[in-house]
Amino acid sequence: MSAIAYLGLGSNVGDRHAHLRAAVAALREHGVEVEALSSLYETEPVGEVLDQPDFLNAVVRVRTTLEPEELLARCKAIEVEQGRMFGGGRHGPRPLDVDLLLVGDLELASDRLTIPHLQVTARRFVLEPLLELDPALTLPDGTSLADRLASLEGAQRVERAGSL
Ligand code: PH2
Ligand code: MG
Ligand code: MG
Repeated sequence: MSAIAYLGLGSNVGDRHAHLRAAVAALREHGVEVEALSSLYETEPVGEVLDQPDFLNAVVRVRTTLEPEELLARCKAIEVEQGRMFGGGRHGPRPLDVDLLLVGDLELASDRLTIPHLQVTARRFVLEPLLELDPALTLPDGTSLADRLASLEGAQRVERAGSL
């Protein structure tokens, strides 16, 4: 059975646009069908490390038959292919970050993986591109992402910056 999943892409080191384009190509090479791409967004860092360069973020919608753990493994492999080094701190600068945001109506919490991603509703750099791809998108529990975005009230600078 195939599922629709949404992946968040981010880069704030090196040629950010090239890293995100390479991520899309690599997903396809790893057998993940990429159905739709959001615009690119220039975004200010949020989270634990604020003193780092701006990110370029995007979201892609994929169709996959892979189990979530296997999809995660392929996302991690693609990050490493784009030069990601691990051990540099959870929220620090990175050439490529590929996060599993949503996988169909799945709700899952394991040591390695939480779906939906815990930060989906708190991050404008994820909400804006998700809603660009599907303005009516909800979490499995019915939470409206458009409502969550409205509740951020303009916090977190996010600007459209071309296409992938
Ligand atoms: N990723 C983080 C932490 N902070 N901020 C922005 N703007 N974009 C990101 O992709 C991002 C972040 C950890 O993965
Ligand atoms: Mg991330
Ligand atoms: Mg990540």
